[in-house]
Amino acid sequence: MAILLTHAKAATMTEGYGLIEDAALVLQEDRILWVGPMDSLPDAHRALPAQDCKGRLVTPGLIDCHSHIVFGGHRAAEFEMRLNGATYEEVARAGGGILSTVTATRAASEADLLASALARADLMIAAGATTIEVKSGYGLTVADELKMLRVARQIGQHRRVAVQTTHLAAHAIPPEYAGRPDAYIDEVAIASLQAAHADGLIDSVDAFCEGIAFSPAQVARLFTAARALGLPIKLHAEQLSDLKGAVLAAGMGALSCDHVEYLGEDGVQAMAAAGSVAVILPGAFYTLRETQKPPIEALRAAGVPMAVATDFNPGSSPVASLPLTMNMACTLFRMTPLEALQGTTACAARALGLTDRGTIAPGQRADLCLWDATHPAELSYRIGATPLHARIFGGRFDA
Ligand code: DI6
Ligand code: FE
Repeated sequence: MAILLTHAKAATMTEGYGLIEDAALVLQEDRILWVGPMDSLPDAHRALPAQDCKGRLVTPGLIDCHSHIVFGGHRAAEFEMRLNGATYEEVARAGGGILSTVTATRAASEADLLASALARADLMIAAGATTIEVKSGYGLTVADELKMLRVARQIGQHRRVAVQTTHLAAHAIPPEYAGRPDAYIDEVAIASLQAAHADGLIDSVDAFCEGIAFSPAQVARLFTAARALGLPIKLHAEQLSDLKGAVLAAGMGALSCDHVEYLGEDGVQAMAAAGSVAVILPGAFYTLRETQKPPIEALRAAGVPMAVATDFNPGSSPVASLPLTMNMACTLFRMTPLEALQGTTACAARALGLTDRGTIAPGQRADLCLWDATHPAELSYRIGATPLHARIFGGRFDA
């Protein structure tokens, strides 16, 4: 099973855009076998069944390396209350906020959670995603965290998308552990980590390091347990304040530090030294009407790879589209369109510890997007458009 794509404008993302103006690609099974200029296509491949891309842009399939798409309910009513003048306390008294999502997620059956997560995954796929990371973190009991991770795994069995699961039990302190975060770390976060790992449900371990969530010392205890199981770590770091979470996480070899609006120069240097990726999440910045921007220039100057992801979640970032998120990264943070596309391809793969995707090169997974676009900057330039013409997952076009 091999197919030939002809006359593509390929952004291989191997170095910069890695543009090949008139490219051919040979896909065999679920891998890329050959890519290069049309006029150097080896004779052996010329007779393969061919699809003419007619000059369309071809990129690696987009990778959303940070999402929370498994959850019960939604928070539209809370959004409306706030815009009608309700205070945060009034919203909380009316059952709003992250704990309302925890209540709804605990109450939901696995089947219901899967159905709503699949609908969200469909939106991501329709905007060009071929790999998505999905976190737990709205269960906050051992059983409910396992339930969320099982649902996350099942998304990849029901849809043509690769799923990487992340354990995020250390996301919030549930009411039954109010004032006892250390007990929560031991009895729920570490216990669910070990149980979920035994069931093969975890690809990496995340935590929310923040004044309203967990301290660096608590995160370090969780990460030590994760590392003992051989699991990679990543961190929601410096979203609302600078607790030096990135210094801690990078020091423990984190794949990524995410959000990083309040990241200091020490954090930047620690990430550069460790090779940790900065995952930039403009959807949450936009929704929360944050004013502190992540230190893009310092990250760029230090050579820290930057990924861009949706952070799709019901509270702070109800956005499914990576192209829209790329636009926000450019307009809100002054990332370049090249950085935005690297952020959803090569750098996103790196944030997940994956070396078999994110570029177009022989041996890489044959996950590709064909766009009704002629230059890769168009993907970031348009606002809310999805110029996706076709998606190829595992060497096959979507039906
Ligand atoms: N940071 C966020 O922006 C989300 N989680 C996190 O750690 C918010 C999640 C929510 O409000 O439901
Ligand atoms: Fe998040």
